[in-house]
Amino acid sequence: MNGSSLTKIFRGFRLATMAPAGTVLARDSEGNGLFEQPDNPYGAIFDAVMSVTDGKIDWILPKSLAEQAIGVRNVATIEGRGRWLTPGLIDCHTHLVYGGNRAEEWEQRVRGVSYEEIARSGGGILSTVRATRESSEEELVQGALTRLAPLAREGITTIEIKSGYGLDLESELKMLRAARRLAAEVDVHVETTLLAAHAVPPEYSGRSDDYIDFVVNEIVPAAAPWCSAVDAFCERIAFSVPQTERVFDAAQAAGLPIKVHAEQLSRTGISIKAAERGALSVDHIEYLSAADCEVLAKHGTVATLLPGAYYYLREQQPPPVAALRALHVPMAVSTDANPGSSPIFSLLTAANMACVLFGLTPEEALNGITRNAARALGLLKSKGTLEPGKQADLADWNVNSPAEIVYALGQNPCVASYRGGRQRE
Ligand code: DI6
Ligand code: FE
Repeated sequence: MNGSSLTKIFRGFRLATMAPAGTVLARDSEGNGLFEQPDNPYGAIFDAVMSVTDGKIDWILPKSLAEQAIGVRNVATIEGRGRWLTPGLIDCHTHLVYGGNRAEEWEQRVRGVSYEEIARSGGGILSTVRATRESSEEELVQGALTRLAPLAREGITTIEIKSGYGLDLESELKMLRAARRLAAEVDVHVETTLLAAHAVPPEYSGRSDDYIDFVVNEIVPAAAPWCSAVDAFCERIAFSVPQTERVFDAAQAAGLPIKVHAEQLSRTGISIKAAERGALSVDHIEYLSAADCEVLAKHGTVATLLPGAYYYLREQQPPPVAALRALHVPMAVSTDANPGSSPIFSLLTAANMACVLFGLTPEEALNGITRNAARALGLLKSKGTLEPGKQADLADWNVNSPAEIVYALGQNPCVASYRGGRQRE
């Protein structure tokens, strides 16, 4: 350690590392494993000591083994007093940047008009496209900040934000730039995803193939420096499987990973094509078949569950959680925060819904908003669990058990959060 390094010690916490059993949490000076993650639910370590230097985790040890390691140095200490510390939460699928809102459309839906009817009559996504095109980049940033602030207070340290309400080159870029600006405003890590293939814009009405030509030839190459993945909405009210595959081709030619809104309202079969191409995740997947689950398992594709959209659209078919679980498909959980099908700006609420509506265990739900969410963004090497070498992105909870983090609605037990070991405002 050199003189300019800054070390902090977290002690007196109960850690939910979310790391798999057997993960090496500390090494001796020769590099031999000194302490491994025990096979505890949530990767629990009771009365742990964690050392963080220059924003990254150095080691995690039980107190009995740690005293020697820290006794000699005069370092800053954060006392947990028995509170639980988890990885910072990760919301891996959001549409947080948009203009306007769709409360009036929601009012219609409550009265019985369906999401698909509204979409087909030019409302739905297209009404948000109109409002987003009319908004300045600054207005988009300010609007998104009001939604990001409550997420950050829940301990979210990383968020994915999609474009997809611009649907022309300049407006898509405006959304991506606005999303990236949020990172400076709120002290959160932002991953941006291009979702130009979200809906057919009005100027291409009836010419969806021509729009896909434009996405593939113009938008993907121009947006590549502004995004870290490419998504598409493959559905009977959006784009077909062959059209979606053209978007995948363009993304992969630009060196970008892919993900997809898949099997939400019907089974299209896009999930298995995406998995075979190494997609990071397939999202929604209410209509995924048992055979599809096996393809996800084979390729290690993350299944991202979005119970907020299921709730708001009053869907009847839940995703095949039992099959996904049996096949060890990693399940992520996210808000899908958007103005239409999921105006939910609380990841704890989404995690609770994943338990109550989809039957995830609280441990699976917490995994879904930490480790598996990191994996859905291709960030598992640096985020999502507490282990040596990873960023010290942390959430500090005033709870007696990890289940309590997702147990109640309308309560926020997060008392502090850290990015790279530094406490956020
Ligand atoms: N599926 C969704 O859940 C969002 N987009 C999508 O393809 C909904 C977007 C919206 O209704 O505005
Ligand atoms: Fe979505």
